[in-house]
Amino acid sequence: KNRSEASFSSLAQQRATVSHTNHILAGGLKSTKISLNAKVQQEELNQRHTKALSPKDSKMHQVLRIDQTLSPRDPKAPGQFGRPVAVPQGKEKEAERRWKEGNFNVYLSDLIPVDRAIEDTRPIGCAKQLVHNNLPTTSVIMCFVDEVWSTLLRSVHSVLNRSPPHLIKEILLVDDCSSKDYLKDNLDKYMSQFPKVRILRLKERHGLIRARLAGARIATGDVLTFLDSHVECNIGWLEPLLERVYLSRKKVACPVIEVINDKDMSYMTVDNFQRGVFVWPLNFAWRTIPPDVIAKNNIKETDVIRCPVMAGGLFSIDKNYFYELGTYDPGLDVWGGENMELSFKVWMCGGEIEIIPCSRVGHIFRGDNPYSFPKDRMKTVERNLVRVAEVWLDEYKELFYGHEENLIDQGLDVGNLTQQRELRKKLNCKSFKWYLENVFPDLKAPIVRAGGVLINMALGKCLSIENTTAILEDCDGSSKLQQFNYTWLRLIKHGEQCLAPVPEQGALRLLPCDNRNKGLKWVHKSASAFRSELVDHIVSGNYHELLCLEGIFSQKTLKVAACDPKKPYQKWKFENNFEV
Ligand code: UD2
Ligand code: MN
Repeated sequence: KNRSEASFSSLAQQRATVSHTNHILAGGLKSTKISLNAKVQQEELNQRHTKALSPKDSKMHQVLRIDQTLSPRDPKAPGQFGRPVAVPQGKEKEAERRWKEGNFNVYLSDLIPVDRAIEDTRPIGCAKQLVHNNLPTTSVIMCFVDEVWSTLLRSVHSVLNRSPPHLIKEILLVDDCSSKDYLKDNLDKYMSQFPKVRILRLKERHGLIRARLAGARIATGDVLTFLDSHVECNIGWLEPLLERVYLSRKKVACPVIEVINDKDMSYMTVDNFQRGVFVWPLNFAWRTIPPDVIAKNNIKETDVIRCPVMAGGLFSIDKNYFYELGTYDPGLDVWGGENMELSFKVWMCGGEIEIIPCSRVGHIFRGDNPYSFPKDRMKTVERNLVRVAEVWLDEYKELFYGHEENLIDQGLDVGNLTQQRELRKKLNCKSFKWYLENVFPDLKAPIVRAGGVLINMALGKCLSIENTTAILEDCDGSSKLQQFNYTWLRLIKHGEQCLAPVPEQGALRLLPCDNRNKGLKWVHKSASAFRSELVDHIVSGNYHELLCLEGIFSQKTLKVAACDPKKPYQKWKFENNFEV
């Protein structure tokens, strides 16, 4: 549950195990929702048709093959064609020592050509697809802090060598206050051979979110294309992205992110049919569309995939649309959460996020960020996510906090949210509920964890309310007095009131709910590994000694008492359990 383990940098591992995660969606995805895909495609055909009728852009052409894959400069060089490379004998120590410069095999990166060829990994059919002749131009924006020299160069070369020149307005390298001398002294000189490359130096560390915004501000292309600084763009990567934005300016187009292996620098393709999603508490994850859904809807490898959440690093967005959306929340710091923010904003405010299978870009996934965080890494990401949750999640933010345990009690300073909330109003954005139902229907997001009558397992009696005091009664599911909800924030709610122990009076009462009041919190411990039922002890969190809710046999009443796993009167079960 550690954020640093769970967050994005473990994406490399998630990638590696990606085919094992297929089952997670199985059965969960409603076919009616996925078939939206088919509907969307029909709409697109119509759009394409209408657009194609206008005389100025009636012509389309095949994606150009701009690349020297078939005859690279030095075909024998190590790593050529994206092949794996081994560290030469006797160089192991050096390679090991240099690993930490980038948290990948920096030694090998330096060994392979900065303009190596990689295999064309696009699905069959991509090369034959047509794009419009008059696609918008783009500014490619790459932010970096202390990026490895050869890796940064390779990223830039891959853009220059594999993009139609007339579509690249400029490549903006935003130096987020790097400390490495080679980036200060040599970069301008090296890049001066490429007139399209501009370098923007930030005087202080802004973090990738505000660094991207600094790049966007000076960009002159129609479309912004963001990339990380350790990527290799594959053949024909750009046109399909720009084509989507061209078809609708509210489409945000992402390439398939392939893997540049951090150990041997090989270029590895990934499974098709993957969507970006989130899992609680707002961690990014990849999920494969289940095979039966693919079969039933006849989804092809080249079909565009609607994507609830973007990975974050690589995407094209219409520049004006990006500004209409209010860009990123500039209050987000350094790294993390901005992909959630933009994803929710795009979907909820009328846009779409898509993965375009014919566009493929390799990325070095690393086990850990190689640069330092000005503040604690985990706190930074958490704070960013709290900002996102507070602005976009509506009532569902309880699920976020509920999975994050202590967050809400930390008295975290998340900064001012007024502007972001006003922006959401101004843009007339839909609710998070709408997003879940329409964009991510397979996510289980029950607002409460458990509810209905709360049964004492030993006595078979149910919790009820008399005046404001809790009592035990014969169970009656139709009685309003016996209805309770157990929420993600660990409250046992009866309507708008909350159950609280008052040990001084030896009783339990209803008090006004307050998310931050520890005295109102209950931990419902589950003994069974299945968690299909919430059975077992209910522990109150306010006292040094753990207190458990206990039914009293002879009387119609209950109390809190020292927890004892052997006491049957302390075992409780909610009628309904929604936990997933
Ligand atoms: C992923 C995204 C990344 C970003 C991040 C969440 C992909 C492939 N990558 O993490 O783009 O969305 O999730 O925030 O989807 N950088 C700066 N200043 C900083 C920190 C980073 O300029 O203070 C640069 C860094 O050099 C790199 C880019 O920002 O080029 C992204 O950082 P990363 O590669 O460490 O993030 P990654 O790929 O783990
Ligand atoms: Mn990255």
